[in-house]
Amino acid sequence: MAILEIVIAPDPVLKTVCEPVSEVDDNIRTLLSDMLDTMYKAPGIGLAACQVGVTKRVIVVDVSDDKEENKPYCMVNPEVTWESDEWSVYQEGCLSLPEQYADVERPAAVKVKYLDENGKKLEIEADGLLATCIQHEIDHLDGLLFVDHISKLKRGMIMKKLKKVVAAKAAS
Ligand code: K1U
Ligand code: ZN
Repeated sequence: MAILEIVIAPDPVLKTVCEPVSEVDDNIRTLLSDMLDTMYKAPGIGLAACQVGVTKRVIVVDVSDDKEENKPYCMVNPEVTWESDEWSVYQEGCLSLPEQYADVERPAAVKVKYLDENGKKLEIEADGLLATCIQHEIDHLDGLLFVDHISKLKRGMIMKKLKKVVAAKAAS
Protein backbone atom coordinates (compact mmCIF):
# COMPACT_ATOMS: atom_id res chain seq x y z
CA MET A 1 0.00 0.00 0.00
CA ALA A 2 1.35 3.42 -0.94
CA ILE A 3 -0.28 6.78 -0.42
CA LEU A 4 0.97 9.28 -3.00
CA GLU A 5 1.12 13.05 -2.57
CA ILE A 6 -1.71 14.87 -4.36
CA VAL A 7 -0.64 17.90 -6.39
CA ILE A 8 -2.56 21.11 -5.56
CA ALA A 9 -3.47 23.80 -8.13
CA PRO A 10 -1.98 25.95 -9.52
CA ASP A 11 0.75 23.47 -10.46
CA PRO A 12 1.91 23.16 -14.07
CA VAL A 13 1.60 19.36 -13.98
CA LEU A 14 -2.19 19.83 -13.81
CA LYS A 15 -2.05 21.77 -17.11
CA THR A 16 -0.12 19.01 -18.92
CA VAL A 17 -1.65 16.87 -21.68
CA CYS A 18 -0.79 13.35 -20.49
CA GLU A 19 0.92 10.73 -22.67
CA PRO A 20 -0.85 7.53 -23.81
CA VAL A 21 0.39 4.32 -22.17
CA SER A 22 2.04 1.96 -24.70
CA GLU A 23 1.85 -1.20 -22.55
CA VAL A 24 -0.08 -2.09 -19.40
CA ASP A 25 2.82 -3.59 -17.43
CA ASP A 26 3.63 -4.10 -13.73
CA ASN A 27 4.67 -0.43 -13.37
CA ILE A 28 1.21 0.66 -14.55
CA ARG A 29 -0.48 -1.93 -12.28
CA THR A 30 1.52 -0.59 -9.29
CA LEU A 31 0.56 2.97 -10.25
CA LEU A 32 -3.14 1.98 -10.45
CA SER A 33 -2.99 0.23 -7.08
CA ASP A 34 -1.23 3.21 -5.43
CA MET A 35 -3.73 5.60 -7.00
CA LEU A 36 -6.66 3.58 -5.59
CA ASP A 37 -5.07 3.62 -2.11
CA THR A 38 -4.55 7.39 -2.42
CA MET A 39 -8.13 8.02 -3.68
CA TYR A 40 -9.74 5.96 -0.89
CA LYS A 41 -7.56 7.61 1.77
CA ALA A 42 -8.27 11.19 0.54
CA PRO A 43 -11.25 10.35 0.37
CA GLY A 44 -12.36 10.84 -3.21
CA ILE A 45 -14.38 9.16 -5.94
CA GLY A 46 -11.77 9.55 -8.69
CA LEU A 47 -8.12 10.34 -9.34
CA ALA A 48 -6.02 10.99 -12.44
CA ALA A 49 -2.32 10.10 -12.65
CA CYS A 50 -1.25 13.73 -13.20
CA GLN A 51 -2.76 14.55 -9.78
CA VAL A 52 0.03 12.43 -8.28
CA GLY A 53 2.63 13.91 -10.65
CA VAL A 54 2.60 11.13 -13.29
CA THR A 55 1.71 12.47 -16.75
CA LYS A 56 0.30 9.21 -18.16
CA ARG A 57 -3.27 8.58 -19.37
CA VAL A 58 -4.35 6.59 -16.32
CA ILE A 59 -7.40 7.17 -14.08
CA VAL A 60 -9.21 5.41 -11.25
CA VAL A 61 -12.87 5.92 -10.32
CA ASP A 62 -15.13 4.44 -7.63
CA VAL A 63 -18.53 6.06 -7.08
CA SER A 64 -20.00 3.14 -5.11
CA ASP A 65 -21.64 4.18 -1.84
CA ASP A 66 -21.39 0.67 -0.40
CA LYS A 67 -18.75 1.06 2.30
CA GLU A 68 -18.43 -2.76 2.56
CA GLU A 69 -17.49 -3.37 -1.05
CA ASN A 70 -15.37 -1.16 -3.34
CA LYS A 71 -16.28 -1.15 -7.02
CA PRO A 72 -13.29 0.51 -8.66
CA TYR A 73 -12.75 1.19 -12.35
CA CYS A 74 -9.08 1.23 -13.40
CA MET A 75 -8.83 2.87 -16.81
CA VAL A 76 -5.76 3.18 -19.02
CA ASN A 77 -5.98 5.37 -22.16
CA PRO A 78 -9.71 6.13 -21.56
CA GLU A 79 -11.54 7.73 -24.49
CA VAL A 80 -15.11 8.99 -24.76
CA THR A 81 -16.65 7.33 -27.86
CA TRP A 82 -20.21 8.68 -27.46
CA GLU A 83 -21.94 11.48 -25.52
CA SER A 84 -25.67 11.81 -24.88
CA ASP A 85 -27.50 14.86 -26.25
CA GLU A 86 -28.94 15.33 -22.76
CA TRP A 87 -26.76 17.24 -20.28
CA SER A 88 -26.84 17.21 -16.49
CA VAL A 89 -25.45 19.37 -13.70
CA TYR A 90 -23.48 18.09 -10.69
CA GLN A 91 -21.71 19.99 -7.98
CA GLU A 92 -18.08 18.95 -8.54
CA GLY A 93 -15.10 18.98 -6.22
CA CYS A 94 -11.47 18.13 -6.91
CA LEU A 95 -8.72 16.76 -4.68
CA SER A 96 -6.34 19.23 -6.38
CA LEU A 97 -8.64 22.17 -5.44
CA PRO A 98 -9.37 21.33 -1.77
CA GLU A 99 -12.62 22.66 -0.29
CA GLN A 100 -13.72 24.25 -3.61
CA TYR A 101 -16.96 23.27 -5.37
CA ALA A 102 -19.00 24.45 -8.36
CA ASP A 103 -21.93 23.29 -10.49
CA VAL A 104 -20.64 21.91 -13.79
CA GLU A 105 -22.75 20.90 -16.79
CA ARG A 106 -21.64 17.88 -18.84
CA PRO A 107 -23.22 15.21 -21.07
CA ALA A 108 -25.50 13.09 -18.84
CA ALA A 109 -24.28 9.78 -20.28
CA VAL A 110 -21.13 8.68 -22.12
CA LYS A 111 -19.59 5.57 -23.62
CA VAL A 112 -15.92 5.15 -22.72
CA LYS A 113 -13.40 2.72 -24.16
CA TYR A 114 -10.27 1.93 -22.19
CA LEU A 115 -7.75 -0.76 -21.24
CA ASP A 116 -8.15 -2.42 -17.84
CA GLU A 117 -5.31 -3.35 -15.46
CA ASN A 118 -4.65 -6.48 -17.57
CA GLY A 119 -4.49 -4.55 -20.83
CA LYS A 120 -7.91 -5.90 -21.90
CA LYS A 121 -9.95 -3.60 -24.20
CA LEU A 122 -13.30 -2.70 -22.61
CA GLU A 123 -16.12 -0.26 -23.31
CA ILE A 124 -18.77 0.84 -20.81
CA GLU A 125 -21.78 3.11 -20.92
CA ALA A 126 -22.00 5.34 -17.85
CA ASP A 127 -24.59 7.78 -16.56
CA GLY A 128 -25.21 9.75 -13.37
CA LEU A 129 -22.26 10.44 -11.07
CA LEU A 130 -20.13 7.77 -12.78
CA ALA A 131 -20.41 9.60 -16.14
CA THR A 132 -19.59 12.94 -14.48
CA CYS A 133 -16.62 11.54 -12.59
CA ILE A 134 -15.13 9.76 -15.63
CA GLN A 135 -15.42 12.98 -17.68
CA HIS A 136 -13.83 14.98 -14.83
CA GLU A 137 -10.89 12.52 -14.71
CA ILE A 138 -10.41 12.43 -18.51
CA ASP A 139 -10.37 16.25 -18.40
CA HIS A 140 -7.40 16.00 -16.00
CA LEU A 141 -5.55 13.91 -18.63
CA ASP A 142 -6.07 16.81 -21.07
CA GLY A 143 -4.83 19.43 -18.61
CA LEU A 144 -8.32 20.67 -17.67
CA LEU A 145 -9.88 21.29 -14.25
CA PHE A 146 -13.59 21.62 -13.41
CA VAL A 147 -13.06 25.38 -13.03
CA ASP A 148 -12.28 25.52 -16.77
CA HIS A 149 -16.02 24.78 -17.35
CA ILE A 150 -17.32 27.76 -15.35
CA SER A 151 -17.24 31.52 -15.86
CA LYS A 152 -13.96 33.44 -15.58
CA LEU A 153 -15.46 35.38 -12.67
CA LYS A 154 -16.38 32.24 -10.67
CA ARG A 155 -13.02 30.65 -11.55
CA GLY A 156 -11.16 33.70 -10.24
CA MET A 157 -13.17 33.60 -6.99
CA ILE A 158 -12.44 29.89 -6.50
CA MET A 159 -8.70 30.29 -7.16
CA LYS A 160 -8.60 33.18 -4.66
CA LYS A 161 -10.40 31.09 -2.00
CA LEU A 162 -8.07 28.17 -2.75
CA LYS A 163 -5.00 30.34 -2.06
CA LYS A 164 -6.44 31.15 1.38
CA VAL A 165 -7.16 27.48 2.12
CA VAL A 166 -3.62 26.46 1.10
CA ALA A 167 -2.08 29.29 3.18
CA ALA A 168 -4.19 28.38 6.23
CA LYS A 169 -3.21 24.69 5.93
CA ALA A 170 0.49 25.64 5.62
CA ALA A 171 0.23 27.83 8.72
CA SER A 172 -1.49 25.18 10.87
O1 K1U B 1 -10.42 14.22 -9.58
C1 K1U B 1 -10.52 14.44 -8.39
O2 K1U B 1 -9.89 15.34 -7.87
C2 K1U B 1 -11.42 13.60 -7.53
C3 K1U B 1 -12.80 14.23 -7.35
C4 K1U B 1 -13.73 13.62 -8.38
C5 K1U B 1 -15.06 14.23 -8.61
C6 K1U B 1 -15.87 14.67 -7.58
C7 K1U B 1 -17.13 15.20 -7.85
C8 K1U B 1 -17.59 15.26 -9.15
C9 K1U B 1 -16.78 14.85 -10.16
C10 K1U B 1 -15.53 14.32 -9.90
C11 K1U B 1 -13.25 13.94 -5.92
O3 K1U B 1 -13.38 12.82 -5.55
S1 K1U B 1 -13.55 15.29 -4.87
C12 K1U B 1 -14.13 14.51 -3.38
C13 K1U B 1 -15.52 13.97 -3.47
O4 K1U B 1 -16.25 14.29 -4.38
C14 K1U B 1 -16.03 13.01 -2.47
C15 K1U B 1 -15.31 12.69 -1.35
C16 K1U B 1 -15.82 11.79 -0.43
C17 K1U B 1 -17.05 11.23 -0.61
C18 K1U B 1 -17.79 11.55 -1.71
C19 K1U B 1 -17.29 12.45 -2.64
ZN1 ZN C 1 -10.15 16.58 -10.05
